[in-house]
Amino acid sequence: MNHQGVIFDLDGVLVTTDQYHYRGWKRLAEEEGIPFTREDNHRLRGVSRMESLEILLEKAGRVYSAVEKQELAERKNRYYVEFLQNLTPDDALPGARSLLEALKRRGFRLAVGSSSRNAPLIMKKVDLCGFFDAVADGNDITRSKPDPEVFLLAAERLGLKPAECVVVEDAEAGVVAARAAGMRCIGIGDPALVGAAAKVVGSVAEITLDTISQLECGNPPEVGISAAVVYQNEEQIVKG
Ligand code: B16
Ligand code: MG
Repeated sequence: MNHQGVIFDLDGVLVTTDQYHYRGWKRLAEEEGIPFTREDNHRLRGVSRMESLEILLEKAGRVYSAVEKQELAERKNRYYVEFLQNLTPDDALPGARSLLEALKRRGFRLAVGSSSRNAPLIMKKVDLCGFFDAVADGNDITRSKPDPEVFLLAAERLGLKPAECVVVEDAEAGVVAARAAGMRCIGIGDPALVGAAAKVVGSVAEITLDTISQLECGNPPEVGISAAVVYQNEEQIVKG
């Protein structure tokens, strides 16, 4: 089946906002006296704000009430949104804009599939809105990655079947979500995190039209596979 659509994760794939997430969480963690490292931050990639907070609180010295958690999440988001005000079109990652242009010229339909509730603000600040035929983000979904909901919704909004779409992701949770959606995935970054993708590249700048057409030659994507099964298979691959 020919791929007709490409669904891009936003944070860490098209824009540099992942460092702002880290700085927002780090500031919150310091204020609360909770240890938090860059390695801890990898686990937050692609997962929702509240799930990220739960991961951060694993190292907290006490239990937080639901009301306190709400306040913590809002505080981190205030810090993060403050950083976002500094975004400009130069914050698109190298190669992102030229890839989007090339795909559009070739007739691909393009979507964003992001867990972030701040996706509309980010896309506006970085001037990316004009490239996309559809957006599905954290405001539209009830289950965030690794659940496939955001990618299935993006495909539906593009008017395409899941198997007609390729996903570009930088997070383990996102690769699992794409596979659970029955979509082929290009993983960006550390193979230890995104190795379950059909193809792994170092950055979005390495993706060409050929990268996408070569995916056609691989195994067809699994249909209806659950995120839990993808994780299980992945663990088996890692253990060898
Ligand atoms: P927000 P993506 C995700 O965006 C981030 O990777 C993840 O770190 C963040 O927790 C999540 O958005 C929610 O973001 O707090 O702005 O709603 O990678 O799916 O584009
Ligand atoms: Mg991401």
